[in-house]
Amino acid sequence: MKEKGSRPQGPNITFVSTETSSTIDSFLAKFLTQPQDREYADLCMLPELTEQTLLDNLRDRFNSGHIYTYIGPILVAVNPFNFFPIYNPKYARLYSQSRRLGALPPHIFAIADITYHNMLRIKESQCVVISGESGSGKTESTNFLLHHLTTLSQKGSDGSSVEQTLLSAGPVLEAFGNAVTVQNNNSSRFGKFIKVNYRENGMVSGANVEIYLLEKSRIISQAVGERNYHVFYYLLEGATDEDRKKHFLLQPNDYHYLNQNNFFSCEGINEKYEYDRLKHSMEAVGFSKDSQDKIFGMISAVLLLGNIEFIKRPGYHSDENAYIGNEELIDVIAELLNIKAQQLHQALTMRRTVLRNDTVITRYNVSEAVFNKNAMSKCLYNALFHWIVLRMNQALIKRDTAIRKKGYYIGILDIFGFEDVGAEWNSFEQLCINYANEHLQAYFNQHIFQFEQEEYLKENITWTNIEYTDNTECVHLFQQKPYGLLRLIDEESNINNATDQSMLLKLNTYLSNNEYYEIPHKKEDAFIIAHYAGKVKYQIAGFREKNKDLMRHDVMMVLKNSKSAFVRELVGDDPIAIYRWNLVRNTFKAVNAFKKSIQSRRIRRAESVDRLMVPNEPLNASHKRGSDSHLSAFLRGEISEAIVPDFCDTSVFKTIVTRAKKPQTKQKPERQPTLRSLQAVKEIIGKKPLSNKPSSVSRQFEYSLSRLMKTLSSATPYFIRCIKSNNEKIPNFFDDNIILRQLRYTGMLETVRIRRAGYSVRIEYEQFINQYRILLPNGQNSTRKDVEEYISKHPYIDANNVQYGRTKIFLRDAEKLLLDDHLHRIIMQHIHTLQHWFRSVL
Ligand code: AD9
Ligand code: MG
Repeated sequence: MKEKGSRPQGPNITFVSTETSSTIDSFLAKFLTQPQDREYADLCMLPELTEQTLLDNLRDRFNSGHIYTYIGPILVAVNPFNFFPIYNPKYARLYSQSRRLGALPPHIFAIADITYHNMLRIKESQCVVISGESGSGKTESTNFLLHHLTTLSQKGSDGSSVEQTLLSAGPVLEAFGNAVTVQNNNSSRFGKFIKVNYRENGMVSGANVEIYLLEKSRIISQAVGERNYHVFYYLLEGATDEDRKKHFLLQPNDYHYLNQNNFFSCEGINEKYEYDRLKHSMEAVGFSKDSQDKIFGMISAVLLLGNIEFIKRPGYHSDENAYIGNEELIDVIAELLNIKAQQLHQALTMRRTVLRNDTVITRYNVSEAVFNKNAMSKCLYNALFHWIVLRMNQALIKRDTAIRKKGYYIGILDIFGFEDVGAEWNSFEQLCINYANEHLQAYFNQHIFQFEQEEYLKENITWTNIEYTDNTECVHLFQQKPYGLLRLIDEESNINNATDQSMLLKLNTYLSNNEYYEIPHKKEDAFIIAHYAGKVKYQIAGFREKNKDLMRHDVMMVLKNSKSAFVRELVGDDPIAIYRWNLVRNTFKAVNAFKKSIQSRRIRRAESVDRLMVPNEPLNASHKRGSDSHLSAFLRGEISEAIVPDFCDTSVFKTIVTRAKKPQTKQKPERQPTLRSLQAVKEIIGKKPLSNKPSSVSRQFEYSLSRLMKTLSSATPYFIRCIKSNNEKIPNFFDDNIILRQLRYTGMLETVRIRRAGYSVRIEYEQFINQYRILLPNGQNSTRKDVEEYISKHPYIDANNVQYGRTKIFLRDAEKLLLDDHLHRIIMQHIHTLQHWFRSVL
């Protein structure tokens, strides 16, 4: 039996290995028995609905081991900090029969099951949006969902590579992107959207992981009680002697980036074991031994960079210039990065500025040098993380060779949860994280409350409006034009002689009238935002630098001159997210221009654009090549659109792809593009080359969030609301206050209210008549009046649970079940009559 409260371990997610069969069976039996009278598996069934009854019901269920509860189709998951044996193959089998949600006790597997079968049945993409504060169980839920989704699609198939790769991707991402924080021992410090693509037959055709904003500041320092990214500790504890030598590894205590808090090992995490698990997973995702060496070498270089000390010249007290105190380290780092030691030395201590035609070299002062070094470490680690994701995505599209093959996807969103790490500590990272959560809450509200009630209004049915806390104004505070919070932060980051204080002043000037923005009573360099989940105070110090996120050009050039192709790739155009925004923007412009030229029929074939985009003469801006070659490689079919998901949903791009894939027509000779159209495309690519000044973190984040929201709105959403049972991570402890707070800010009571009062089934009359024609008096020729008559005469249907809208009939779940049951019985009667008749004539 495994330890209580410990995480199930295994190279992938193996949930059963440590449980004995009899434990599983007795648990399963208990799980399937009807709960006591006071427990309701669906909160909509509560006889009396108040905050207290809701809390009581969740507590009763939690105490009897039922951590999942429904609110109609929404799953509430209360994190017990203790793994129950409810994720083993017996449960997987139970929840893979495409049953109606609610036919079995609530379970996360049921959500995987319903999304999968819905996708196949209604032929629409689905998405699961998981929300909850930090430590509430989103990432675990994601892992369970993925695990079950892969089980479902493997039924009847060989269960080969993509599924395995996908499951192994989790541990790799978590090792490099998760860390121990005060709230959570495995806190995601980045957001992810996993898209599992399916063929029409339900087999997985590939997958794609999109990531959002890795927290970079953690590389160089951590808050008290927190650690750096897991991988550092895994490597240092797990590496063999040979690897230690090869990568010049020291002990965790020897590194400045790790020893500031003296927090090296965390209870419940076995670093050695996790290191082996990581290596296994990396192998399964396709990282060869050689790639792994490169990755770990880079990790070592980042750690050693942190140890470089800058000192003033001994004996020269008035001289502020920075000199390196431990020169011997430079050689080691240079060897790891395959760059020239002397160049690294220079880039770390001196600034090159080009003034008119002269290059001026000046020495940094000590704090500038430290800042520059830290920027380098952060950038290298971030680039490494993005490179790993890029590689993973390449492995995940192996089977997805046919670009235009029809299919759907199931997307799972797992972002960093809402955070308030303390009034003195919240910074730019928390602002971004909480903004993303604010967006998600608005998305939930929109689907559960706004769209629902708008539909009732539109259909003109009797409805009493249900109030909910609308947070769109808070989202608006961030986005509004011209002076939203993000825009103001950006503007001030781009002014050369601005400071964090001038940024705060600007925010106060423009936003102090906004009801979601507050200036602290006591004078301090901070501002307060009234988020849906509570007020959070943000300290302005460091905002500008964090948002600009620049690495000095000099340092970048040294890395670009590395003899190692790996290092060059890391700091090159493609894998680094900071260039992505520019890449997409320019490519879109080019594509639009191309569309115009197609419309003007000057260019007939997509191959022409390929030529246009890769002109013979070398381009002078090196970044430009990235976007051009990406697009043309895509047009040539060398890379899949999954790598360039930015393109997927533009109709323009689809047009181009269709044209590109059309066989050449023999009859007409290819028309040469006219000079004007050629010039137009060239101009657009050439006019705004990818600048040397990448766009800011907040702009990239804003852009990727808006794209995410667009993707989400094109799929049918399911929601999982994760709730943290207590703040101390104690197994099986239901802390009323902590839970009540979460129930309140997530609008749980109102959610139950609307699901109870609302009509979960709505069918257009025409479709209803078609579906239930056997039951209706005039069969297929029935009218809306016939439908109403049939329903009103039905002996069991409660008229209060049905409403007739303008174009649709609205029903509750129970009424739909009665109808389906009736339909089923009538069909069976017909079959029996036929069978009887056959028997009598034969
Ligand atoms: V954060 O926003 O990334 O900081 P998450 O992702 O919401 O956070 P996570 O899934 O990492 O939280 O869960 C936190 C911890 O709770 C896990 O490490 C487990 O120890 C524990 N947990 C979460 N879900 C379950 C569960 N279904 N059963 C048992 C769980 N323990
Ligand atoms: Mg997480």
